[in-house]
Amino acid sequence: VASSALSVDTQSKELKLSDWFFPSKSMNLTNTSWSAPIVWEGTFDEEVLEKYYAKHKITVGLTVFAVGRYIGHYLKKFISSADMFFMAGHKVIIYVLIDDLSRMPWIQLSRLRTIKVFEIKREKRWQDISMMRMKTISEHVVNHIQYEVDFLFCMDVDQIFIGKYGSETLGESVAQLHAYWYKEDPKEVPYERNESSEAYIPIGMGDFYYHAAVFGGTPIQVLDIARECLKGIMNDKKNSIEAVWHDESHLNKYFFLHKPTKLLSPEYCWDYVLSTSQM
Ligand code: 2GW
Ligand code: MN
Repeated sequence: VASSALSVDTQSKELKLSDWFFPSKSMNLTNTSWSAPIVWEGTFDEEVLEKYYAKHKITVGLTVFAVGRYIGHYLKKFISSADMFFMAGHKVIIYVLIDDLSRMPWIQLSRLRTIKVFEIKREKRWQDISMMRMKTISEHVVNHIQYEVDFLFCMDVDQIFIGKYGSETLGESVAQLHAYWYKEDPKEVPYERNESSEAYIPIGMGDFYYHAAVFGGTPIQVLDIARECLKGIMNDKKNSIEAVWHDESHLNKYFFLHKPTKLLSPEYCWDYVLSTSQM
């Protein structure tokens, strides 16, 4: 870190070097008001976790959707990077939901990794491609995923893993802090503000703005998230309303009403463009 603005005086009470490397410490964003941990590098003991999971074997699921041009643009890199970094050392099942099976890329996976590929029908509008993931996730959790995994993550395909993503992220109900909004006053974040929408959150209410690119938990909890979001989406459709950020607005409403038991810091989902422009 070659920053002249930061005088590296480890004696100073104002700003210590560790505050710079671990923003969680200076920001005091390691626990929510309802006592859910916010996971940052340095807030967990990897050794303890590894010892625990050596005795308690788990399988972790990961759903990812690829429709149309997103297959060619993102799918292979997403899966290859997940193979390397997602739950290394644990059993993983990657569920790929794709609108054209013949375009599924061939990817050699490491041990402990399985891929299950399913064909889904293509929605005409991109907003529906995104929102209707909640319907497909619900159906697959009910039909098989609940019997196959202990924890489940659901992620956007337009991202890649660039570092360890391990058991420290597991929990009953897991939400991702949005890299752009995590320092912002909840008054300023882009929750749905139309009272007629099911996703409505009044100004001044709400805890954090969560990123729908990542959510997870136990399969039964993920089922509840997906079902409730879908219910909100379908009710809005009936009333000819669409929330400003689609499924993300409904997910934020869900986590406002049902607090997540674990939050992931933006370290787990940086927006590349964003994080480089802020450096
Ligand atoms: C096509 C045109 C415009 C937007 C999306 C798409 C599209 C999305 C597509 O052609 N094919 C496809 O497979 N998707 C899937 O929907 C894919 O899994 C993708 O990751 C997901 C969400 O779309 P994405 O990643 O382009 O939306 P973002 O990155 O702007 O994401 C946030 O907002 C979305 C709602 O507007 C979702 O809530 C998303 O989870 C959020 O991260
Ligand atoms: Mn995305």
